[in-house]
Amino acid sequence: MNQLPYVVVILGTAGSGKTTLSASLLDFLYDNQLDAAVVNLDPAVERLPYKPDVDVRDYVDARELMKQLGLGPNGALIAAIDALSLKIEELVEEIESLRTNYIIVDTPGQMELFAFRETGPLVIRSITESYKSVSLFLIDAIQASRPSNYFSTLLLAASTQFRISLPQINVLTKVDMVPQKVVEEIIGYHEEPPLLATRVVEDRSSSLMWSEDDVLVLAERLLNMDIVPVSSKTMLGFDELYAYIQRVVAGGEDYYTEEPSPRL
Ligand SMILES: Nc1nc2c(ncn2[C@@H]2O[C@H](COP(=O)(O)OP(=O)(O)OP(=O)(O)O)[C@@H](O)[C@H]2O)c(=O)[nH]1
Ligand SMILES: [Mg+2]
Repeated sequence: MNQLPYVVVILGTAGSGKTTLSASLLDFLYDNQLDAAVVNLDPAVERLPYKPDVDVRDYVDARELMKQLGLGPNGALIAAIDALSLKIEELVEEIESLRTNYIIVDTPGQMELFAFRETGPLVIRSITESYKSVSLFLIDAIQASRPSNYFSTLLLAASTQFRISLPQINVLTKVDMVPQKVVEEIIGYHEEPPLLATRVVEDRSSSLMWSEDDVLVLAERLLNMDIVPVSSKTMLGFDELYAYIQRVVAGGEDYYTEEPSPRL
């Protein structure tokens, strides 16, 4: 195999399903005769449902820092990610030694401590700069079922894209946990932004400072990006997600067509 791997960075708020989706995407690619490796960038995670090919815990250990420096979990995560900035070269070297079709990068739970501080984007840039890369921003369908939550998470998705500077696909996760009607409603907002704007304003707890017109201006822009519904438990939507990823990294071409026998 002489083609460089594609990199898929998994981002999203705490508990949005990043680690579970990383494991399911790995399984999906394997089931489709594609090789993939996973990089765990969460220095605080205890258990993973996949075996990481590269593990940030081999470089920095948030739990150890918690003990050594007497820090709380967030302080330890910040210290661990900052300490990683001194070891980026080694980490990137290990990632570059992977010979595979796809590299999946699972990121830390407390996204704001990662994406909105200096080191997180620097680590992502260092990992992705030699490869065609895409980021997935995960949005929990249970959270998104409330219109004002969906709107504010779309704002966060946009703001994350500004920080990470990669082409981004928004992904609605855990769709097996909400009624089909809720998923259809969320997808429907993308066809009809004024509906979301009306519902956000109706939700009084969130709309005190915003007029419907203000919300609509932003909603129209934010809903311009598609959302891909998936379940990492039932694998629903993974074919479509894969097609989206391919469109970004390979311009619609596919390993299936690029290489007759992509397994290493
Ligand atoms: N039913 C269902 N549960 C899911 C799905 N994806 C994730 N979960 C559950 O949601 C919880 C959080 O999932 P994780 O994959 O740990 O989420 P995360 O974003 O990695 O979480 P942190 O790294 O701790 O922020 C777990 O209990 C998962 O089993 C899904 O598609 N369907
Ligand atoms: Mg996780």
